[in-house]
Amino acid sequence: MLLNGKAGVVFGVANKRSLAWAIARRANEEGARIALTYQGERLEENARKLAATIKDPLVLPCDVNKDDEIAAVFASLSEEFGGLDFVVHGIAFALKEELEGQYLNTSREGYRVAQEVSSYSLAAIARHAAPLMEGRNGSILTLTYLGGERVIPHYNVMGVAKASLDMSVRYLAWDLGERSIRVNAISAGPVKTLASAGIGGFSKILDHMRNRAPLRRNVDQEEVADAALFLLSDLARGVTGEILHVDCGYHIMGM
Ligand code: NAD
Ligand code: IMJ
Repeated sequence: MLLNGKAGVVFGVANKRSLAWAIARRANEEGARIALTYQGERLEENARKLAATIKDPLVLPCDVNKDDEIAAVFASLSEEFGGLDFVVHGIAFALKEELEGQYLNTSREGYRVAQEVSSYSLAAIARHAAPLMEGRNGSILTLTYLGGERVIPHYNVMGVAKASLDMSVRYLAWDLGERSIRVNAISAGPVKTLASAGIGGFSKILDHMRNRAPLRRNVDQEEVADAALFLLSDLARGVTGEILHVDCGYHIMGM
């Protein structure tokens, strides 16, 4: 029981395939009390049904575009949990049209939306979480993608947002380190979820990764969740500012 007695909040559960859900479930299995947040009424029923399958859940609304909703989540967590040991940020969004043509044609609005939702939200959440983590060796974890380090066709403005998210992890690790709060990311290989299933040619992307990765296969949600469990737990007490690739080794390849 690696998270026995700990309490955490998980942002980004849309459905049973969400990476955030796999992490929430795994953390709960290891003894953590979990709060799940959902983006809007459209996703509330999904979140409540999933939450009903874990022990003692708390379910809260949070659209990260709304500062008052972020503040309300942490007010509820303070009241219900009395403190916080970990945060999982599994949120990304770009306008659909920005993931289709060339990055060259990114609109001002498309750039702003991708950055705000996919990157700024981590800093906003971390700022609210830190006071609840005082004296508890907190751990903050986000999910990123190789498209923020190298060019992946069509990832476009999301790649630029992930580059900013990755750098945010490092600056937050520096800022929060003096309060014994760690900040890390998992860079997951492609997994079929709501955020990837809509992408044209996703099965081709999975095939390519399966052929090229050192382990000659794709990753799944459970492998991402197991790595997350490590980073959230005290086993990773010496690890901060790190981007851990959980991608069957794909990122080491040059050809
Ligand atoms: P997902 O669609 O299940 O999760 C994305 C989540 O973002 C959803 O729950 C959605 O509600 C939430 N979200 C979007 N806009 C929001 C807003 N304004 N406020 C609050 N929540 C909002 O898909 P996923 O693949 O599990 O994605 C989770 C994270 O993992 C993302 O950061 C994604 O970039 C990252 N990731 C995914 C893959 C993959 O192949 N699936 C690979 C690497 C990294
Ligand atoms: C997304 C676009 C292009 C290529 C992609 C992806 N590859 C992978 C993804 C190769 C693995 C999935 N991913 C890592 C994401 O972060 C996806 C984010 C995303 C997806 C959508 C689809 C629906 C929509 N907006 C989105 N915004 C962000 O309208």
